[in-house]
Amino acid sequence: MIKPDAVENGYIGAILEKITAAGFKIVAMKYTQLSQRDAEEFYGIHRERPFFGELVEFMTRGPIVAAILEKDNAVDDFRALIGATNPAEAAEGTIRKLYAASIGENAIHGSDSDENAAIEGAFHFSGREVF
Ligand code: FUP
Repeated sequence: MIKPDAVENGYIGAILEKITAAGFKIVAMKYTQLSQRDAEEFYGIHRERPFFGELVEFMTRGPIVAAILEKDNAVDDFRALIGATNPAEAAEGTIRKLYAASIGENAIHGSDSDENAAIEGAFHFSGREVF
């Protein structure tokens, strides 16, 4: 997901350019907005964390771009491309270093395992929307 902060700041095009230049194939994509219920479900693993309320509020405050990406070693390579969760700790040239302001508003989400990528892909897309 390209998160609401990056959409608001006009970074959709630049971020998609970095993703495709890094060799990822876009197999599904949509411009959409998460409801409160959507965000609570998507980030359910963080429900007990102190930042959960702020995270849900942030993720629902405006539209996002959701996508499914395909590549060999996609999960690890995408996490390398986006950088550390906290942009202050993200490597130079990573998407979060370039386009994110804080750990709470960090521009982009990437799945952390193949299993979660499948769950998160199915959260956003029906089978007919995946190419
Ligand atoms: P990541 O896998 O890099 O997206 O990071 P996490 O799954 O650990 O966290 C998911 C989201 O929770 C982050 F993108 C932002 C938010 N978060 C905070 O706001 N504060 C924290 O200390 C940790 C995470």
